[in-house]
Amino acid sequence: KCPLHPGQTLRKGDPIDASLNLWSRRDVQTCTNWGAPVMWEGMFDPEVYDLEHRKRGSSVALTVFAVGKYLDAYLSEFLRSAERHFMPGLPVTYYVFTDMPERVGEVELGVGRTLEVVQVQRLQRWQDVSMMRMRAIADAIDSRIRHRHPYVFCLDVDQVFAGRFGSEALGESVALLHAFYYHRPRAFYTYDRNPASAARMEGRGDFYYHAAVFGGSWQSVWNLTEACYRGVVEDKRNGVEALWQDESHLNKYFWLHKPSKVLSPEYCWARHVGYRGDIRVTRLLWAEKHYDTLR
Ligand code: 2GW
Ligand code: MN
Repeated sequence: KCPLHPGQTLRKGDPIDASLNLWSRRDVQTCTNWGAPVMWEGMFDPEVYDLEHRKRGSSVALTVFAVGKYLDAYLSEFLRSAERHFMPGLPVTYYVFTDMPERVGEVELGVGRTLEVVQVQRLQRWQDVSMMRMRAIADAIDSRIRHRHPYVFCLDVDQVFAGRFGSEALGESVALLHAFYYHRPRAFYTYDRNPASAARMEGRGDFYYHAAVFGGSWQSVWNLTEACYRGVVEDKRNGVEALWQDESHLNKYFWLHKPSKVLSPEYCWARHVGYRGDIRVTRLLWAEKHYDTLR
């Protein structure tokens, strides 16, 4: 399914991505039609990535929001599992955005790994909690992250790491295939189609991306979060809200600005999708949802 032939090289991506074997997986799409790799187990050698990133001195900022009830419900498991599986061997700083800094508590962190709390206000509507993340991330990149970390990943907190989520996932601009949609025809993608919303998709789209995981260089993530925030503000002014809030804006953004790397749903799997032969490892799993008590 790869549009490239053996011997052709990727047009997008980091030079390390030249070490990818795009033809080791025949059952899945391993690169996009604009030449960005789609990362699947079996295509890469983790050691090649880790060695190269150690050599470059790469470090990663991981932003995560734990506002209101989500703090007690998810944060400690998220962080504990991240310590085992997220960017092993690289310096990582967790930026925990919360309205209750005093409740973050102690987390045992490995060498080279630190945690910072960023205070945010608690908004009334959950849709706003979700969308305002874009503003808060852009601000934190401006004030802290850009001076310290070449790479940023932004994740939902309601998930647990279960396998390696390593330096192979780093790239200039990184998007994630949504576990629900990667097998489905484009007609099923839940893009925003409301002409009144800034998130409206006029094109047919490439993939349906999941906003629970995105990343890239600090500059790319700043551009994305800033653009999505501007879309949210424009919608508010016009009295509309995108179908899936920030996720709709993110899908619009990645349609206009193609990611340089795409992560397979291994990087955010939902067990209830059921068995899929192409999912050989699960690296991050959706946690149980308790909408009745959390929303
Ligand atoms: C969210 C919904 C309802 C009630 C509360 C919250 C909530 C979210 C909250 O009270 N506190 C909080 O910190 N959050 C943060 O926002 C937290 O990091 C959480 O993981 C994130 C997104 O909310 P979540 O995980 O409940 O929404 P999902 O799993 O349905 O997320 C998808 O759709 C969202 C837009 O509606 C976002 O685009 C998200 O990135 C997607 O994964
Ligand atoms: Mn979530």
